[in-house]
Amino acid sequence: MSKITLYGVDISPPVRACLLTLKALELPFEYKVLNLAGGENRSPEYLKLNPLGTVPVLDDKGTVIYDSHAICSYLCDKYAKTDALYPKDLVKRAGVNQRLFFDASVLYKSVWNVAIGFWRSGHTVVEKEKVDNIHDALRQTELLLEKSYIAGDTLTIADLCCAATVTSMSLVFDIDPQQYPKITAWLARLGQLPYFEKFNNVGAKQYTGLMRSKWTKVEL
Ligand SMILES: N[C@@H](CCC(=O)N[C@@H](CS)C(=O)NCC(=O)O)C(=O)O
Repeated sequence: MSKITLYGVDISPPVRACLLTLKALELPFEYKVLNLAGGENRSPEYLKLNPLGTVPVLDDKGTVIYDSHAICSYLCDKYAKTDALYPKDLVKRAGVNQRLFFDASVLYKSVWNVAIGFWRSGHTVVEKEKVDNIHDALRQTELLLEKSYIAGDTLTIADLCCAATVTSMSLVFDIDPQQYPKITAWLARLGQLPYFEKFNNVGAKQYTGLMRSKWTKVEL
């Protein structure tokens, strides 16, 4: 048995951030796919691992961590051969952390506002405010993309976390390359990573397709 176990589903943006980090670090792991529709994330066994009942969860030989950002930073601190993906330099790390918190509090929040209806009742109502919220988050991402990557000149876990979310944002509308040129170029750059298509884009397409089939738009 592999010593690292990740619990999740491919469609979930934060699960994909962890899959990308595991692949970037070239770590072997066991992937336990949960049936969320069947309530496996609400089973007493799973709630013992994560009382919030969310995916992803990482179990590293009995050390259990939930929240993708906490998982990705833990994996780098524990297993990375270099500090490229999560710099040890305080100032550089603060820049990466800022983007990780930006993902958790701004990007993913805007997606979650739409997706929560699906996870709770199988159906979502998409009001103008929620759409505006996603555009606001995308506009802020454009501002952060001053260089080739979201936290500077090199790839970090901030790219993997933010990109897993941004590629899931077309759950309501397609991202217009004219409106968001830096995001478009950044995603194309990340698309060159050998693991990005399989471990992110495939699941992101399933996620956006599923969500689009489950919502009703109002006042757009
Ligand atoms: N902040 C968490 C968010 C986790 C999360 O919201 N996961 C969703 C899937 S994308 C989930 O588990 N939803 C099922 C539920 O809430 O019942 C992270 O980054 O890991």
